[in-house]
Amino acid sequence: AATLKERLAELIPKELENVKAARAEHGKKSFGPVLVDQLYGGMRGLPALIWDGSVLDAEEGIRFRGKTIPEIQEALPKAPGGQEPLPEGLFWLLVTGEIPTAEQVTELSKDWAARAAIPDFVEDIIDRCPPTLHPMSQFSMAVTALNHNSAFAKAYQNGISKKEYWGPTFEDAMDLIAKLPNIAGRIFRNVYGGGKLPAIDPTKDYSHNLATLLGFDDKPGFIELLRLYITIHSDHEGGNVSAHTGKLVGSALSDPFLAFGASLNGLAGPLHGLANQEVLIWLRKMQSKIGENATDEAVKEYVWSTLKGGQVVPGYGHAVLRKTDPRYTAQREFALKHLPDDPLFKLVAQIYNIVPGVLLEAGKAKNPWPNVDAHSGVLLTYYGMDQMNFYTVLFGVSRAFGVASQLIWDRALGAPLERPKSYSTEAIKKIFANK
Ligand code: NMX
Ligand code: MLT
Repeated sequence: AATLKERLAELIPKELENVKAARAEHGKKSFGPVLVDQLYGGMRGLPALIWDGSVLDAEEGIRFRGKTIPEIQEALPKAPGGQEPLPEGLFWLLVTGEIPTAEQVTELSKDWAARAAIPDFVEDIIDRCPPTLHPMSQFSMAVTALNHNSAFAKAYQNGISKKEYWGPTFEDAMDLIAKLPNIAGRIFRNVYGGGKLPAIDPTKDYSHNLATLLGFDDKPGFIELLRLYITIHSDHEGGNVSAHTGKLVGSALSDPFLAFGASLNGLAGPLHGLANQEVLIWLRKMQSKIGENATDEAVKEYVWSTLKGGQVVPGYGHAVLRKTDPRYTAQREFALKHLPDDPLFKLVAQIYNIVPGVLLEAGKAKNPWPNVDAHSGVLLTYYGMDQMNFYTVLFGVSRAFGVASQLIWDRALGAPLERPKSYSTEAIKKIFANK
């Protein structure tokens, strides 16, 4: 059977033709009116990027290469005895658009295990961080430092031809993903304790190894949760802050380590990936203020007090989605299967019945429904991971799958330097004075 890289090499020439034809036929057509508001409004809704790996529909949510979350849960290979998809399979799907065989997924697990070691100096960088430095800052520093051994950066210095860019980018992308469990595990143990980092087991899948390095492999439910978690957090089309940052930085031909380091810095913002930490902090504050088993009325009042304090309700709202995030639903189903009676899960379910009504009544948020971050922390807490400010690191491990696959394709298709045009307000006033 073909390896991932061999299959990719077959796909790239066809896709180059496909893009060429689409541009020849449609390239000169105007693409909707761009409103001045969109220049000021965070480019919301602006058609501006191409990425085939996943597409987000406002009502239905994410599809990975055309497949919904329930469809990939069904179609992707599982671990022996497992029920959740292996993220290795999702990566194969993102890269090729094809569902891999169980054998191809096993080979990918082995390949990543073989690439997992991190250089001594990167270990030193992590070990020297004060435990008070946020895990996401440590994560981004370590990933950036991996650029020391970048195959792409080296090949570029040696004068590689443009047509060959994707090959060393692929190697860097594979190394990047493979090394994340060692980085995440080391940060976790340095910050929260837990002793010496165990070795990667080349016979185990990626999520199992990550659970081992974090010190949670005695809980089979946690390993299954990681498989689901990494699969569903991997990609959310091309425009979200972390995916877009990776693409933008990669467009300068910064290697995948530099590009993904930048993605992580975006993911670390509270309106993006840090929201999973913020949700748990908010829930705990709520419990300390109104007690556990609070009434709907008391919860409602607490939600209002958050809004009146000029803060957002973390885990709710979305820049694109206008319905409940199917990633929230997938995690809710996991909870119903594995922890139906957990008190914190019950609180999350209670909040789901209250927050949308309050946000609608407040009348500002365009989407009152929960996003992915409203549910993940509760599942991690159930298995004993209550170190909330580590949660976004797990989001980051997963987001590498999407950003890495996008970087491979950007280099394969010769994506140009990103450089949109900015205007001054003075210019806007002049241009539109008589229109
Ligand atoms: N709580 C309170 N106010 C909100 C919320 C919320 N959950 N969501 C939106 N709004 C406000 C928003 O702050 C804005 O107010 P203002 O006009 O004063 O600036 C107004 O409603 C309109 O915002 P939208 O157009 O609905 O949302 P936008 O596309 O600008 O932002 C988010 C999207 C996700 C940043 C926003 O909904 C939010 O801040 N949510 C809470 C944080 C969160 O959960 N982020 C995680 C998103 C998923 N992820 O992992 O990245
Ligand atoms: C994501 O997964 O990136 C978030 O839901 C944010 C987004 O899509 O804008």
